[in-house]
Amino acid sequence: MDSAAASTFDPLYILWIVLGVLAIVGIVALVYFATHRSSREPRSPIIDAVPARGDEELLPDGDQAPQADAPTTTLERPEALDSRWMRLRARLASSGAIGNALLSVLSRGSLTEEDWEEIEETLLMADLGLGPTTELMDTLRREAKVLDTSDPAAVRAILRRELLALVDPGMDRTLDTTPGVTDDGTAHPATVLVVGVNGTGKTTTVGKLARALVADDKTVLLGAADTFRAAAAEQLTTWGERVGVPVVRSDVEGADPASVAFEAVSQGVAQGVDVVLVDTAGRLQNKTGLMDELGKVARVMGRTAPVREVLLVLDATTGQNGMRQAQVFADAVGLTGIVLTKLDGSAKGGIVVAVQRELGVPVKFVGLGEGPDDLAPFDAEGFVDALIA
Ligand SMILES: Nc1nc2c(ncn2[C@@H]2O[C@H](COP(=O)(O)OP(=O)(O)OP(=O)(O)O)[C@@H](O)[C@H]2O)c(=O)[nH]1
Ligand SMILES: [Mg+2]
Repeated sequence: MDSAAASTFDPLYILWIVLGVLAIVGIVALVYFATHRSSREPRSPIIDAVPARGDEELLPDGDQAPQADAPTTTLERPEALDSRWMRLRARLASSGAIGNALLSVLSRGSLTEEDWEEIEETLLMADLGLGPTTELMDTLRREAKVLDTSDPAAVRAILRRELLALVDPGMDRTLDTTPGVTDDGTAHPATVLVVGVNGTGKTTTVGKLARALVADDKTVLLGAADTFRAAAAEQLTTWGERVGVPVVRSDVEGADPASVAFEAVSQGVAQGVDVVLVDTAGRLQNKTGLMDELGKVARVMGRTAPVREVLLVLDATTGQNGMRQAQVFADAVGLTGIVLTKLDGSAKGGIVVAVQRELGVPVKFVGLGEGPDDLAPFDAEGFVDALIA
């Protein structure tokens, strides 16, 4: 009996009781908060928005967006567009074997049939395409008859002029970011849809474009309409967070991409941003269902505001294969511009000419590396100069 009483008042025994009570209170509190919180979770949209700093109105009352509490990092300041081409053109020049190869053959003086074959091969290898190659060959043959081809400067001038004509400096390469007004009189942003086959660089390009627009003092919102993989929305969110650009995304894998795109445009209107950029999942051009889905995305976006730009992202290293893809995308959604990625280290610069000819739409941007600001507005003269540097 004594020993039982002693153990009841043992300080260790009391400590155990106190700890036990605390643990029970803790568990009850946790269960309460968890239940309470889930009842406040937004029901409707499958959409999560990662707000830009100071954009808390996007969030349901009292809720915190998962990604919103983390960023204490300072925002990056993207590089201005006008200095990019100068910085990046060297990467093109390193692949500018085309111009140099042509110049060295042309400067041989009186050219033999074998020399002409070499020229033709160089042009075809650079993915210039059959039509433009034949045209250029004809012009060069004509010029060679009247020109002193042993004068390198004269040869260079002719080559520059003819390549430039093929690249077509007259095409309008500006990204249309004109805002508009919806039927009910509300201002709406310019919207841009980005499409292409798997792995061409769509998400990277959307991220880079967002930075380019931010550098141009535009406000931007991103839509993660690649709902196939959660990682795709994550990837886009990371791009957005670095420059304080909000991302509309679904928290449901496999959600309807059109509804995410629609929500992105709606949020863009609500927040009064200048430009909404929508990323889509990569798809093969022979998957009819997926191509139809893309058409739906464009149509649904267009209900709120006309889609200003549909950009096809083409991987320059895939050459003529890319051309076949391009045509199917053009038929499905109607393209307004091409973004040619991975031109750094590719000797396939001729694809610029081929794709523009085939589709009748201009190359508007070129990707020249994996760095966040390694995307430059396409400059026809700078491009040709780099090729024959
Ligand atoms: N060298 C180089 N790499 C690039 C360029 N653009 C994109 N990439 C790389 O290409 C890879 C694929 O890029 P993503 O943006 O994920 O391609 P995606 O088209 O979104 O891919 P899916 O969504 O899977 O279809 C990444 O490793 C990018 O860093 C470029 O201009 N140059
Ligand atoms: Mg992607």
